[in-house]
Amino acid sequence: MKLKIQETMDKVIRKNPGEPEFHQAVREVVESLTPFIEKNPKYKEAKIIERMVEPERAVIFRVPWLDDKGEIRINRGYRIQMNSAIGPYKGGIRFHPSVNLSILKFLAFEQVLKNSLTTLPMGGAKGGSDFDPKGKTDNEVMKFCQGFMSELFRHIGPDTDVPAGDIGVGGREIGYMFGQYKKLKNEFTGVLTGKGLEWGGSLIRPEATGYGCVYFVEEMMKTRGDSLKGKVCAVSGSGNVAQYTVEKLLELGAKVVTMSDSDGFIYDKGGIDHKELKCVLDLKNNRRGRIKELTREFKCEYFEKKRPWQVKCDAVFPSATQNEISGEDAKALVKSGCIAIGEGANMPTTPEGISVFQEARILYAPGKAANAGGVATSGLEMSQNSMRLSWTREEVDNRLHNIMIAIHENCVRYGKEGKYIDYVKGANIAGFTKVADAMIAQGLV
Ligand code: NDP
Ligand code: 2IT
Repeated sequence: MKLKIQETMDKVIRKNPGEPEFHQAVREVVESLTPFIEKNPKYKEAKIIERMVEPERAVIFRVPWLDDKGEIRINRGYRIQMNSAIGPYKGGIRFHPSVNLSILKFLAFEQVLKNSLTTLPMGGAKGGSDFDPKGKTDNEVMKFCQGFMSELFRHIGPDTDVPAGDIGVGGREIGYMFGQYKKLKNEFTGVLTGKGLEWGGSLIRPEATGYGCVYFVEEMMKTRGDSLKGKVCAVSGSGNVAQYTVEKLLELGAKVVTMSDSDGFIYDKGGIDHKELKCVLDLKNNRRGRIKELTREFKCEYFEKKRPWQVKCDAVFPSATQNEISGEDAKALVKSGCIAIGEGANMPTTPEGISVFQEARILYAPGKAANAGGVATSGLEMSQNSMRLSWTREEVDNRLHNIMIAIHENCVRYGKEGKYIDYVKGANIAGFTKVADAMIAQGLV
Protein backbone atom coordinates (compact mmCIF):
# COMPACT_ATOMS: atom_id res chain seq x y z
CA MET A 1 0.00 0.00 0.00
CA LYS A 2 2.82 2.38 0.94
CA LEU A 3 4.38 1.86 -2.48
CA LYS A 4 1.10 2.63 -4.27
CA ILE A 5 0.67 5.82 -2.26
CA GLN A 6 4.23 6.88 -3.06
CA GLU A 7 3.74 6.15 -6.79
CA THR A 8 0.64 8.35 -6.92
CA MET A 9 2.37 11.12 -4.98
CA ASP A 10 5.50 10.98 -7.16
CA LYS A 11 3.35 11.67 -10.22
CA VAL A 12 1.50 14.53 -8.50
CA ILE A 13 4.78 16.10 -7.36
CA ARG A 14 6.37 15.75 -10.79
CA LYS A 15 3.39 17.41 -12.50
CA ASN A 16 3.00 20.17 -9.90
CA PRO A 17 6.53 21.16 -8.87
CA GLY A 18 7.06 23.75 -6.16
CA GLU A 19 3.53 23.41 -4.72
CA PRO A 20 4.10 22.02 -1.19
CA GLU A 21 0.67 22.90 0.24
CA PHE A 22 -1.06 21.21 -2.70
CA HIS A 23 1.11 18.09 -2.28
CA GLN A 24 0.31 18.05 1.45
CA ALA A 25 -3.46 18.21 0.92
CA VAL A 26 -3.39 15.56 -1.81
CA ARG A 27 -1.16 13.22 0.20
CA GLU A 28 -3.53 13.20 3.16
CA VAL A 29 -6.44 12.26 0.88
CA VAL A 30 -4.46 9.68 -1.11
CA GLU A 31 -3.31 7.99 2.12
CA SER A 32 -6.91 7.65 3.30
CA LEU A 33 -8.33 6.60 -0.04
CA THR A 34 -5.77 4.13 -1.41
CA PRO A 35 -6.94 1.15 0.70
CA PHE A 36 -10.58 2.01 -0.12
CA ILE A 37 -9.85 2.27 -3.85
CA GLU A 38 -8.01 -1.04 -3.82
CA LYS A 39 -11.25 -2.60 -2.53
CA ASN A 40 -13.37 -0.72 -5.09
CA PRO A 41 -11.54 -1.18 -8.42
CA LYS A 42 -14.11 0.83 -10.43
CA TYR A 43 -12.52 4.02 -9.07
CA LYS A 44 -9.07 2.80 -10.04
CA GLU A 45 -10.14 1.82 -13.56
CA ALA A 46 -11.80 5.23 -14.07
CA LYS A 47 -8.58 6.92 -12.83
CA ILE A 48 -10.63 9.11 -10.51
CA ILE A 49 -7.73 10.21 -8.28
CA GLU A 50 -5.60 11.14 -11.30
CA ARG A 51 -8.54 13.16 -12.67
CA MET A 52 -9.41 14.83 -9.36
CA VAL A 53 -5.92 16.26 -8.80
CA GLU A 54 -6.08 18.05 -12.15
CA PRO A 55 -8.16 21.27 -11.99
CA GLU A 56 -10.91 21.40 -14.63
CA ARG A 57 -9.75 24.96 -15.28
CA ALA A 58 -7.35 27.45 -13.66
CA VAL A 59 -7.42 31.12 -14.57
CA ILE A 60 -4.61 33.54 -13.70
CA PHE A 61 -5.01 37.22 -14.47
CA ARG A 62 -3.53 40.70 -14.04
CA VAL A 63 -5.28 43.14 -11.70
CA PRO A 64 -4.09 46.71 -12.19
CA TRP A 65 -5.56 49.39 -9.90
CA LEU A 66 -4.89 52.96 -8.74
CA ASP A 67 -4.03 53.65 -5.10
CA ASP A 68 -5.00 56.84 -3.23
CA LYS A 69 -1.79 58.57 -4.31
CA GLY A 70 -2.67 57.97 -7.94
CA GLU A 71 0.06 55.37 -8.29
CA ILE A 72 -0.52 52.27 -10.44
CA ARG A 73 -0.44 48.96 -8.53
CA ILE A 74 -0.43 45.48 -10.05
CA ASN A 75 -1.59 42.29 -8.34
CA ARG A 76 -2.22 38.77 -9.55
CA GLY A 77 -5.71 37.25 -9.52
CA TYR A 78 -6.65 33.55 -9.64
CA ARG A 79 -9.65 31.24 -9.86
CA ILE A 80 -9.11 27.48 -9.66
CA GLN A 81 -12.21 25.63 -10.87
CA MET A 82 -11.36 22.21 -9.52
CA ASN A 83 -14.40 19.97 -9.97
CA SER A 84 -17.99 20.45 -11.16
CA ALA A 85 -19.21 16.83 -11.01
CA ILE A 86 -21.92 17.44 -8.41
CA GLY A 87 -22.79 21.10 -8.94
CA PRO A 88 -21.57 24.53 -10.00
CA TYR A 89 -18.08 25.45 -8.77
CA LYS A 90 -18.25 26.93 -5.27
CA GLY A 91 -15.63 28.23 -2.87
CA GLY A 92 -14.11 31.29 -1.30
CA ILE A 93 -11.80 34.06 -2.41
CA ARG A 94 -8.68 34.84 -0.35
CA PHE A 95 -6.82 38.16 -0.36
CA HIS A 96 -3.47 37.74 1.39
CA PRO A 97 0.14 38.46 0.32
CA SER A 98 0.99 34.74 0.65
CA VAL A 99 -1.59 33.67 -1.97
CA ASN A 100 -0.09 31.59 -4.78
CA LEU A 101 -1.03 28.68 -7.02
CA SER A 102 -0.03 26.04 -4.46
CA ILE A 103 -2.19 27.51 -1.69
CA LEU A 104 -5.22 27.99 -3.94
CA LYS A 105 -4.94 24.50 -5.44
CA PHE A 106 -4.78 22.95 -1.96
CA LEU A 107 -7.83 24.96 -0.93
CA ALA A 108 -9.75 24.11 -4.12
CA PHE A 109 -8.92 20.41 -3.74
CA GLU A 110 -10.14 20.38 -0.13
CA GLN A 111 -13.24 22.33 -1.17
CA VAL A 112 -14.36 19.59 -3.60
CA LEU A 113 -14.55 16.98 -0.82
CA LYS A 114 -15.90 19.45 1.75
CA ASN A 115 -18.72 20.59 -0.52
CA SER A 116 -19.61 16.98 -1.24
CA LEU A 117 -19.85 16.33 2.53
CA THR A 118 -22.38 19.16 3.00
CA THR A 119 -25.03 17.00 1.21
CA LEU A 120 -25.76 20.01 -1.07
CA PRO A 121 -25.12 20.11 -4.84
CA MET A 122 -21.91 22.16 -5.09
CA GLY A 123 -18.67 21.56 -6.99
CA GLY A 124 -15.36 22.92 -5.69
CA ALA A 125 -13.27 26.00 -6.48
CA LYS A 126 -11.08 28.62 -4.82
CA GLY A 127 -9.73 31.96 -5.90
CA GLY A 128 -7.94 35.00 -4.65
CA SER A 129 -5.08 37.40 -5.00
CA ASP A 130 -1.76 38.36 -3.42
CA PHE A 131 -3.37 41.77 -2.67
CA ASP A 132 -2.90 42.72 1.00
CA PRO A 133 -5.97 44.54 2.38
CA LYS A 134 -4.03 45.50 5.56
CA GLY A 135 -3.32 49.21 5.76
CA LYS A 136 -5.41 49.98 2.67
CA THR A 137 -8.20 52.57 2.73
CA ASP A 138 -11.81 51.62 1.94
CA ASN A 139 -11.40 53.40 -1.38
CA GLU A 140 -8.30 51.35 -2.25
CA VAL A 141 -10.02 48.10 -1.32
CA MET A 142 -12.97 49.10 -3.53
CA LYS A 143 -10.67 49.94 -6.46
CA PHE A 144 -8.90 46.60 -6.11
CA CYS A 145 -12.17 44.62 -5.83
CA GLN A 146 -13.52 46.35 -8.94
CA GLY A 147 -10.32 45.57 -10.85
CA PHE A 148 -10.40 41.94 -9.67
CA MET A 149 -14.05 41.47 -10.71
CA SER A 150 -13.45 43.21 -14.07
CA GLU A 151 -11.74 40.00 -15.16
CA LEU A 152 -13.32 37.39 -12.87
CA PHE A 153 -16.88 38.21 -14.01
CA ARG A 154 -16.44 36.39 -17.32
CA HIS A 155 -15.57 33.12 -15.57
CA ILE A 156 -18.36 32.97 -12.96
CA GLY A 157 -22.17 33.00 -12.77
CA PRO A 158 -25.01 31.72 -10.55
CA ASP A 159 -25.08 28.37 -12.43
CA THR A 160 -21.34 28.29 -13.25
CA ASP A 161 -19.24 29.32 -10.29
CA VAL A 162 -20.29 31.10 -7.09
CA PRO A 163 -17.43 32.61 -5.04
CA ALA A 164 -17.62 33.75 -1.39
CA GLY A 165 -15.29 35.06 1.32
CA ASP A 166 -12.17 33.60 2.95
CA ILE A 167 -9.11 35.24 4.59
CA GLY A 168 -9.14 38.97 3.83
CA VAL A 169 -12.52 38.81 2.12
CA GLY A 170 -15.58 39.63 4.22
CA GLY A 171 -18.83 41.55 3.81
CA ARG A 172 -17.12 44.74 2.61
CA GLU A 173 -15.18 43.03 -0.20
CA ILE A 174 -18.14 40.86 -1.26
CA GLY A 175 -20.19 44.08 -1.55
CA TYR A 176 -17.69 45.81 -3.83
CA MET A 177 -17.27 42.69 -5.99
CA PHE A 178 -21.03 42.13 -6.24
CA GLY A 179 -21.56 45.77 -7.29
CA GLN A 180 -18.99 45.46 -10.06
CA TYR A 181 -20.40 42.13 -11.31
CA LYS A 182 -23.91 43.61 -11.44
CA LYS A 183 -22.68 46.63 -13.37
CA LEU A 184 -20.78 44.56 -15.92
CA LYS A 185 -23.49 41.91 -16.48
CA ASN A 186 -26.59 44.06 -15.89
CA GLU A 187 -27.96 41.17 -13.81
CA PHE A 188 -28.93 40.90 -10.13
CA THR A 189 -28.24 37.25 -9.38
CA GLY A 190 -26.88 35.08 -6.59
CA VAL A 191 -23.39 35.04 -8.11
CA LEU A 192 -21.61 35.51 -4.78
CA THR A 193 -22.53 34.36 -1.26
CA GLY A 194 -21.92 36.17 1.99
CA LYS A 195 -23.89 39.14 0.65
CA GLY A 196 -25.48 41.79 2.88
CA LEU A 197 -28.93 40.94 4.25
CA GLU A 198 -30.63 43.75 2.32
CA TRP A 199 -29.34 42.55 -1.04
CA GLY A 200 -29.71 38.77 -1.15
CA GLY A 201 -27.57 37.59 1.76
CA SER A 202 -28.66 34.88 4.17
CA LEU A 203 -29.12 35.17 7.91
CA ILE A 204 -26.53 33.05 9.78
CA ARG A 205 -24.00 33.01 6.88
CA PRO A 206 -21.54 35.21 8.84
CA GLU A 207 -21.91 32.95 11.89
CA ALA A 208 -22.04 29.65 9.98
CA THR A 209 -18.43 28.45 9.87
CA GLY A 210 -17.80 29.09 13.57
CA TYR A 211 -21.20 27.81 14.73
CA GLY A 212 -20.90 24.76 12.49
CA CYS A 213 -17.45 23.90 13.83
CA VAL A 214 -18.71 24.01 17.42
CA TYR A 215 -21.78 21.91 16.50
CA PHE A 216 -19.44 19.33 14.97
CA VAL A 217 -17.16 19.15 18.01
CA GLU A 218 -20.21 18.85 20.28
CA GLU A 219 -21.25 15.78 18.22
CA MET A 220 -17.77 14.30 18.65
CA MET A 221 -17.91 14.91 22.41
CA LYS A 222 -21.26 13.08 22.54
CA THR A 223 -19.62 9.92 21.17
CA ARG A 224 -17.66 9.86 24.46
CA GLY A 225 -20.62 10.79 26.64
CA ASP A 226 -19.18 14.26 27.16
CA SER A 227 -19.96 17.85 26.08
CA LEU A 228 -18.27 21.23 25.68
CA LYS A 229 -19.98 22.66 28.76
CA GLY A 230 -17.37 23.88 31.24
CA LYS A 231 -14.46 22.97 28.95
CA VAL A 232 -11.46 25.30 28.62
CA CYS A 233 -10.96 26.15 24.94
CA ALA A 234 -8.09 27.75 23.02
CA VAL A 235 -9.07 29.54 19.80
CA SER A 236 -6.62 30.97 17.25
CA GLY A 237 -7.46 33.81 14.87
CA SER A 238 -9.81 36.71 15.49
CA GLY A 239 -11.46 36.95 12.08
CA ASN A 240 -14.83 35.70 10.88
CA VAL A 241 -14.42 32.04 11.85
CA ALA A 242 -12.80 32.68 15.24
CA GLN A 243 -15.37 35.31 16.26
CA TYR A 244 -18.41 33.07 15.83
CA THR A 245 -16.62 30.00 17.18
CA VAL A 246 -16.12 31.93 20.42
CA GLU A 247 -19.73 33.17 20.41
CA LYS A 248 -21.15 29.63 20.14
CA LEU A 249 -18.67 28.24 22.69
CA LEU A 250 -19.82 30.88 25.20
CA GLU A 251 -23.44 29.99 24.47
CA LEU A 252 -22.70 26.32 25.24
CA GLY A 253 -21.05 27.21 28.53
CA ALA A 254 -17.41 26.66 27.56
CA LYS A 255 -14.59 28.92 28.72
CA VAL A 256 -12.50 30.49 25.95
CA VAL A 257 -9.05 31.62 27.06
CA THR A 258 -7.29 32.67 23.84
CA MET A 259 -7.70 34.49 20.52
CA SER A 260 -4.95 35.64 18.15
CA ASP A 261 -3.87 37.42 14.99
CA SER A 262 -0.73 37.20 12.90
CA ASP A 263 1.22 39.26 15.47
CA GLY A 264 0.51 37.18 18.60
CA PHE A 265 -2.18 35.91 20.98
CA ILE A 266 -4.07 37.10 24.04
CA TYR A 267 -4.58 34.87 27.07
CA ASP A 268 -7.49 35.66 29.35
CA LYS A 269 -7.24 33.29 32.29
CA GLY A 270 -10.72 34.16 33.56
CA GLY A 271 -12.26 33.52 30.14
CA ILE A 272 -13.29 35.87 27.33
CA ASP A 273 -16.83 37.14 28.01
CA HIS A 274 -19.48 38.66 25.72
CA LYS A 275 -18.22 42.19 26.35
CA GLU A 276 -14.68 41.28 25.37
CA LEU A 277 -15.90 39.39 22.30
CA LYS A 278 -17.98 42.39 21.23
CA CYS A 279 -14.83 44.48 21.47
CA VAL A 280 -12.96 41.94 19.25
CA LEU A 281 -15.71 42.20 16.61
CA ASP A 282 -15.54 45.99 16.60
CA LEU A 283 -11.72 45.96 16.63
CA LYS A 284 -11.42 43.52 13.71
CA ASN A 285 -14.50 44.30 11.60
CA ASN A 286 -14.68 48.11 11.94
CA ARG A 287 -11.52 49.60 13.44
CA ARG A 288 -9.32 46.97 11.73
CA GLY A 289 -6.81 47.05 14.62
CA ARG A 290 -4.51 44.48 16.27
CA ILE A 291 -5.50 41.92 18.93
CA LYS A 292 -2.83 43.35 21.25
CA GLU A 293 -5.07 46.41 21.75
CA LEU A 294 -7.42 44.29 23.91
CA THR A 295 -4.92 44.45 26.77
CA ARG A 296 -5.73 48.18 27.13
CA GLU A 297 -9.33 47.47 28.16
CA PHE A 298 -9.34 43.91 29.48
CA LYS A 299 -7.39 41.92 32.01
CA CYS A 300 -5.53 39.65 29.62
CA GLU A 301 -1.92 38.86 28.80
CA TYR A 302 -0.41 39.30 25.33
CA PHE A 303 2.22 37.01 23.82
CA GLU A 304 4.01 38.56 20.86
CA LYS A 305 4.77 36.33 17.85
CA LYS A 306 3.47 33.23 19.66
CA ARG A 307 0.64 30.83 18.92
CA PRO A 308 -1.77 29.77 21.65
CA TRP A 309 -0.91 26.05 21.75
CA GLN A 310 1.15 26.02 24.93
CA VAL A 311 -1.79 26.95 27.20
CA LYS A 312 -3.56 24.31 29.25
CA CYS A 313 -6.91 23.52 27.64
CA ASP A 314 -9.45 20.76 26.94
CA ALA A 315 -10.27 21.66 23.34
CA VAL A 316 -8.69 23.72 20.56
CA PHE A 317 -10.22 25.52 17.59
CA PRO A 318 -7.48 26.58 15.14
CA SER A 319 -9.27 29.27 13.10
CA ALA A 320 -6.53 31.37 11.47
CA THR A 321 -4.60 29.68 8.65
CA GLN A 322 -2.88 26.55 7.26
CA ASN A 323 -0.05 24.77 9.12
CA GLU A 324 -0.46 26.68 12.36
CA ILE A 325 -0.18 23.55 14.58
CA SER A 326 3.18 21.77 14.28
CA GLY A 327 4.07 18.29 15.55
CA GLU A 328 5.65 19.90 18.63
CA ASP A 329 2.52 22.00 19.28
CA ALA A 330 0.35 18.89 18.99
CA LYS A 331 2.56 17.03 21.48
CA ALA A 332 2.31 19.93 23.94
CA LEU A 333 -1.49 19.97 23.57
CA VAL A 334 -1.86 16.23 24.13
CA LYS A 335 0.49 16.41 27.11
CA SER A 336 -1.52 19.20 28.70
CA GLY A 337 -4.70 17.09 28.49
CA CYS A 338 -6.38 18.38 25.34
CA ILE A 339 -9.12 15.96 24.20
CA ALA A 340 -10.64 17.59 21.09
CA ILE A 341 -9.60 19.58 18.01
CA GLY A 342 -12.09 21.28 15.70
CA GLU A 343 -10.44 22.77 12.64
CA GLY A 344 -12.20 26.02 11.77
CA ALA A 345 -9.35 26.86 9.40
CA ASN A 346 -8.37 24.85 6.33
CA MET A 347 -5.47 22.42 6.95
CA PRO A 348 -4.29 24.18 10.15
CA THR A 349 -2.52 21.05 11.43
CA THR A 350 0.69 19.78 9.82
CA PRO A 351 0.87 16.05 8.89
CA GLU A 352 3.16 15.52 11.93
CA GLY A 353 0.55 17.18 14.16
CA ILE A 354 -2.26 15.02 12.77
CA SER A 355 -0.25 11.85 13.51
CA VAL A 356 0.28 13.01 17.10
CA PHE A 357 -3.47 13.60 17.61
CA GLN A 358 -4.43 10.31 15.99
CA GLU A 359 -1.88 8.25 17.86
CA ALA A 360 -3.17 9.78 21.11
CA ARG A 361 -6.67 8.64 20.03
CA ILE A 362 -8.18 12.04 20.85
CA LEU A 363 -11.10 13.58 18.97
CA TYR A 364 -9.66 15.19 15.83
CA ALA A 365 -12.00 16.85 13.31
CA PRO A 366 -10.30 17.79 10.02
CA GLY A 367 -11.25 21.11 8.44
CA LYS A 368 -13.13 19.68 5.50
CA ALA A 369 -15.68 18.24 7.95
CA ALA A 370 -15.52 20.70 10.84
CA ASN A 371 -15.62 23.95 8.86
CA ALA A 372 -18.08 22.81 6.17
CA GLY A 373 -20.89 24.78 7.83
CA GLY A 374 -19.69 27.97 6.10
CA VAL A 375 -20.01 26.69 2.58
CA ALA A 376 -23.14 24.70 3.50
CA THR A 377 -24.84 27.93 4.53
CA SER A 378 -23.55 29.51 1.32
CA GLY A 379 -25.45 26.70 -0.39
CA LEU A 380 -28.54 27.68 1.60
CA GLU A 381 -28.02 31.30 0.48
CA MET A 382 -27.98 30.07 -3.13
CA SER A 383 -31.25 28.18 -2.58
CA GLN A 384 -32.91 31.26 -1.10
CA ASN A 385 -31.65 33.41 -3.99
CA SER A 386 -33.06 30.94 -6.52
CA MET A 387 -36.44 30.95 -4.77
CA ARG A 388 -36.27 34.73 -4.30
CA LEU A 389 -37.17 34.52 -0.64
CA SER A 390 -35.38 34.52 2.71
CA TRP A 391 -35.62 32.09 5.57
CA THR A 392 -35.64 33.13 9.24
CA ARG A 393 -32.60 32.92 11.48
CA GLU A 394 -34.03 29.82 13.19
CA GLU A 395 -34.75 28.08 9.88
CA VAL A 396 -31.19 28.58 8.58
CA ASP A 397 -29.57 27.74 11.93
CA ASN A 398 -31.63 24.52 12.20
CA ARG A 399 -30.65 23.49 8.70
CA LEU A 400 -26.99 24.25 9.46
CA HIS A 401 -27.15 22.26 12.69
CA ASN A 402 -28.75 19.27 10.92
CA ILE A 403 -26.15 19.41 8.15
CA MET A 404 -23.31 19.32 10.72
CA ILE A 405 -24.97 16.34 12.44
CA ALA A 406 -25.30 14.59 9.06
CA ILE A 407 -21.62 15.26 8.21
CA HIS A 408 -20.64 13.82 11.58
CA GLU A 409 -22.75 10.70 10.99
CA ASN A 410 -21.19 10.23 7.57
CA CYS A 411 -17.67 10.52 9.01
CA VAL A 412 -18.56 7.90 11.62
CA ARG A 413 -19.99 5.60 8.95
CA TYR A 414 -16.77 5.56 6.90
CA GLY A 415 -14.24 6.23 9.66
CA LYS A 416 -15.19 3.86 12.50
CA GLU A 417 -12.34 1.52 13.47
CA GLY A 418 -13.57 -0.49 16.44
CA LYS A 419 -14.14 2.01 19.22
CA TYR A 420 -12.06 4.76 17.59
CA ILE A 421 -13.40 7.09 14.89
CA ASP A 422 -10.85 8.17 12.30
CA TYR A 423 -12.55 11.39 11.15
CA VAL A 424 -9.85 12.03 8.52
CA LYS A 425 -10.55 8.72 6.81
CA GLY A 426 -14.31 9.11 7.32
CA ALA A 427 -14.44 12.61 5.80
CA ASN A 428 -12.20 11.72 2.87
CA ILE A 429 -14.07 8.56 1.88
CA ALA A 430 -17.54 10.04 2.42
CA GLY A 431 -16.67 13.17 0.42
CA PHE A 432 -14.94 11.18 -2.32
CA THR A 433 -17.58 8.55 -3.15
CA LYS A 434 -20.27 11.03 -4.17
CA VAL A 435 -17.94 13.01 -6.45
CA ALA A 436 -16.32 9.87 -7.88
CA ASP A 437 -19.66 8.20 -8.67
CA ALA A 438 -20.88 11.39 -10.38
CA MET A 439 -17.69 11.57 -12.44
CA ILE A 440 -18.10 7.96 -13.57
CA ALA A 441 -21.77 8.54 -14.45
CA GLN A 442 -20.91 11.60 -16.54
CA GLY A 443 -18.23 9.85 -18.59
CA LEU A 444 -14.94 11.29 -19.75
CA VAL A 445 -15.51 15.04 -19.49
P1 NDP B 1 -10.35 36.40 8.33
O1 NDP B 1 -9.57 37.17 7.33
O2 NDP B 1 -11.66 36.91 8.77
O3 NDP B 1 -9.46 36.15 9.63
C1 NDP B 1 -8.24 35.50 9.54
C2 NDP B 1 -7.59 35.46 10.90
O4 NDP B 1 -6.46 34.61 10.86
C3 NDP B 1 -7.08 36.81 11.36
O5 NDP B 1 -7.10 36.86 12.75
C4 NDP B 1 -5.66 36.80 10.81
O6 NDP B 1 -4.77 37.68 11.50
C5 NDP B 1 -5.25 35.36 11.05
N1 NDP B 1 -4.27 34.96 10.05
C6 NDP B 1 -4.41 34.99 8.69
N2 NDP B 1 -3.31 34.57 8.08
C7 NDP B 1 -2.43 34.30 9.07
C8 NDP B 1 -1.10 33.82 9.07
N3 NDP B 1 -0.44 33.57 7.93
N4 NDP B 1 -0.50 33.62 10.28
C9 NDP B 1 -1.16 33.89 11.45
N5 NDP B 1 -2.44 34.34 11.50
C10 NDP B 1 -3.04 34.55 10.33
O7 NDP B 1 -10.51 34.93 7.70
P2 NDP B 1 -11.55 33.78 8.10
O8 NDP B 1 -11.86 33.82 9.54
O9 NDP B 1 -12.65 33.82 7.11
O10 NDP B 1 -10.68 32.48 7.76
C11 NDP B 1 -9.88 31.81 8.73
C12 NDP B 1 -9.61 30.38 8.28
O11 NDP B 1 -10.88 29.70 8.15
C13 NDP B 1 -8.92 30.22 6.93
O12 NDP B 1 -8.12 29.05 6.97
C14 NDP B 1 -10.09 29.99 5.97
O13 NDP B 1 -9.68 29.30 4.81
C15 NDP B 1 -10.99 29.13 6.84
N6 NDP B 1 -12.40 29.06 6.47
C16 NDP B 1 -13.15 30.20 6.34
C17 NDP B 1 -14.50 30.10 6.03
C18 NDP B 1 -15.38 31.30 5.95
O14 NDP B 1 -16.59 31.12 5.77
N7 NDP B 1 -14.89 32.51 6.07
C19 NDP B 1 -15.14 28.79 5.80
C20 NDP B 1 -14.27 27.67 6.04
C21 NDP B 1 -12.96 27.81 6.36
P3 NDP B 1 -4.35 39.06 10.80
O15 NDP B 1 -5.56 39.93 10.87
O16 NDP B 1 -3.20 39.54 11.60
O17 NDP B 1 -3.97 38.72 9.39
O1 2IT C 1 -13.13 27.43 2.88
C1 2IT C 1 -14.36 27.62 2.77
O2 2IT C 1 -15.16 26.68 2.81
C2 2IT C 1 -14.83 28.99 2.58
N1 2IT C 1 -14.02 29.91 2.58
C3 2IT C 1 -16.29 29.25 2.33
C4 2IT C 1 -16.65 29.02 0.89
C5 2IT C 1 -18.04 29.40 0.50
O3 2IT C 1 -18.31 29.29 -0.72
O4 2IT C 1 -18.87 29.79 1.33
